[in-house]
Amino acid sequence: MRSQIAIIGAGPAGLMLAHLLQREGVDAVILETRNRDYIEGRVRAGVLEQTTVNLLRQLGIADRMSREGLVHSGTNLVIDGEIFRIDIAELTGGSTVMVYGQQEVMRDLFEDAAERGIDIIFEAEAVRPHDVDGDHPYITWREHGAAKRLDCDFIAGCDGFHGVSRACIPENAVKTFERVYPFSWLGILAELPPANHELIYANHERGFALASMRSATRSRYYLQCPAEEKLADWPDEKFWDEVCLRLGPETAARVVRGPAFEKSIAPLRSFVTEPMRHGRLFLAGDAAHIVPPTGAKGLNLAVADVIFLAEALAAFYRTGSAAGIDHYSARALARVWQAERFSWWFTSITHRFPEMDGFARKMQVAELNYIRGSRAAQTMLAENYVGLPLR
Ligand code: FAS
Ligand code: PHB
Repeated sequence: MRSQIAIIGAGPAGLMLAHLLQREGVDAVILETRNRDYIEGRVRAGVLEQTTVNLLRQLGIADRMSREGLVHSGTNLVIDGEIFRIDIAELTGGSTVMVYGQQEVMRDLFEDAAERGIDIIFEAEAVRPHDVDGDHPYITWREHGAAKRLDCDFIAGCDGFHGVSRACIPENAVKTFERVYPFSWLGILAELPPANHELIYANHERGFALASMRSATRSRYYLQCPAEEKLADWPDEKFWDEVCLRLGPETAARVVRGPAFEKSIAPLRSFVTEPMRHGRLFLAGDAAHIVPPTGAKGLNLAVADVIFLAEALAAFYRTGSAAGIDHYSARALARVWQAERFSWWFTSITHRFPEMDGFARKMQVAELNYIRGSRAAQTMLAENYVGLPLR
């Protein structure tokens, strides 16, 4: 079997890349360990930057998003129970974000992929990249027990943080940068109307809370909890009591309580590997970098990576020039570090760190009060939140 590009992983990065390459006439095959239902079942991201929305429109995969997605022109912060709004659209000359769940994005991408005949091999076992630093890379895997091989020109490692792509690069060929946060996010999904028509990020002395949504009838709430916490420690009633406490009385009065149909705990980490290329292997998305979800950048960063990678690969096949593929890592990392900085900063001013003393807490409160009163500070937050322009 042969294709120009072999893509490992059918998450947002892998699938968006396949769609972009197909539009450029570059053929690609995706190898994915899981099946479609599993991937569509993963809750994950909820906020799309304008860049991601524009790409889905450009690909012609935006009808359902345009119908069902929620356009937000603002967001809200709470400091010790007091809420204030950041008018994102006004501060950024009209940019907005779209609340449309990663599950919905994946469903739309898979449906369109099936219609366009994009080749996805699901439930591929023991996927292994080979000769990535040679001239003839290939991938082996097992499919229903049979050994398979795909020869290609380039490999796109879009297999997430725990994938095989980054792991196959020799340690001395990369540098990694990491911050593991001493807390996690406990998230729930509930078929209940959200407490507010926009998101609310709360800093409370007991810890962070986020009131988000998937639609006008489906809510998504998050609580900061200790990293070692267990789901069994959080029956619904305890969750609702705590989230209402942290969101403050004004919002708590509007919180509609009820059963959660999904509950999960996700660790928080900042992670970057440099470079994002090794020979004929290119890393994109969570395979190369992780951000804490506070800044809602994970999915959007994966999309930016594959916009850059597809452009570079298409130029290579169109003109023979390697300039784009040689510049891919530097171009992607420039954006990655901006998103890492914003996500780390937004996490550091909204979460309770175990080692925080009174002074550190006062610094957080002072910074949030500065943001509340400063157009310049709000503009910095807003322009990063909607997504910095692609460069
Ligand atoms: P993904 O991890 O989404 O996809 C990688 C794919 O590769 C998967 O389908 C996997 O099955 C496959 N794969 C793995 N190993 C393989 C192998 N050896 N062979 C073949 N295939 C393989 N972002 C937000 O903005 N907001 C959030 O609230 C949020 N919550 C998150 C919660 C969790 C638990 C996680 C992990 C991430 C969350 N994110 C969130 C970030 C998330 O949106 C990611 O950034 C996004 O899914 C990244 O997409 P990919 O890079 O495609 O990686
Ligand atoms: C979500 O709705 O899942 C969500 C929204 C904003 C974030 C993180 C998660 O910053």
